[in-house]
Amino acid sequence: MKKNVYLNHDGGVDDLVSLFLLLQMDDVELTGVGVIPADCYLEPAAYASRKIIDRFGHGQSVEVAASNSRGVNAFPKDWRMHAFYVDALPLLNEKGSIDAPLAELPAHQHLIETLRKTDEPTTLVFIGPLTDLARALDEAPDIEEKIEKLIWMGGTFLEVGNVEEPEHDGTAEWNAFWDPEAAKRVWDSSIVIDLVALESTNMVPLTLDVRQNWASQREDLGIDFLGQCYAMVPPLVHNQTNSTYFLWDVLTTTTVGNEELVKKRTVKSIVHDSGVSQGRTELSEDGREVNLVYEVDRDAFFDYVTELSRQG
Ligand code: AGV
Ligand code: CA
Repeated sequence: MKKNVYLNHDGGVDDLVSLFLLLQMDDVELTGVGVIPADCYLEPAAYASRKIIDRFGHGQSVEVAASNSRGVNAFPKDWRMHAFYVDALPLLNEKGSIDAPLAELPAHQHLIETLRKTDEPTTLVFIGPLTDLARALDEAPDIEEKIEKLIWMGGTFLEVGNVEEPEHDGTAEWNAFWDPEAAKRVWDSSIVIDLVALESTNMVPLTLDVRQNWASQREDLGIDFLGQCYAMVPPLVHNQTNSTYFLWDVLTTTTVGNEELVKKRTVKSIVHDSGVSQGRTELSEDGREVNLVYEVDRDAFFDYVTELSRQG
């Protein structure tokens, strides 16, 4: 039987590639997609999502819902622009029209409706902030029992996160920082959480050998799509900076199709929802349990992504 998966993403390059990859997994039934304007602008991210479903969805019909959620701490504009570049790729615009439907409901209500009408439980894949899930839980607490588990790209227990902003101490990861209260709300639920935190995503930076590997196989349409997308963001060459790109969300998404790639251990944690450490996830015996993904087999991961993308 196929696994029901609902994706909520925020339109970055690795978010849109994640959608593409989920559409290639034979054992996944993608029941819906929510798009939240956190690390993106909403319009191009929603358009790009629908175009990816049309072009690479193998005939699957998947609704895309736009979020009306707002964050607490805004993402840098440069990063949010990436969705415009993906949306404009000729590869996605050959047809000149869009078939994948845009849902009438806002994303958090679309999530509620989709969970309720799906018979078996659903795995949630969140690769942006948790705002839509937090709002859905507030409006419809009954959905908890329809959730198999949540796989979230977010958080870190390292001393240094990836937020470099005024009035913050640098301990947080961005998806948690955009809406710390939402993370807290989800922590307060009893949903099983797999946390793909910076511990593991730091092991999969975009490097030049990865790009070259995809470039030399661009004859394949799916692998060309990977190459085109990852041409838009800065790789790790000499030195890591705040802009260096990692395959954060793609790692998160591949754990849906292949659990063997990563190692997990259970930890207890709290979330800081205000102050200079807002968005920080911290180990604490008083906290709730999460399954921390702390390690990945880097080579096996990149091989898996490449093979999954091959259109065959
Ligand atoms: O913190 C990682 C999250 C992931 O969901 N996002 C990017 C991924 O989609 C925010 C982010 C952190 N650093 C970034 C980010 C960077 N250098 N460029 C773009 N986005
Ligand atoms: Ca993201």
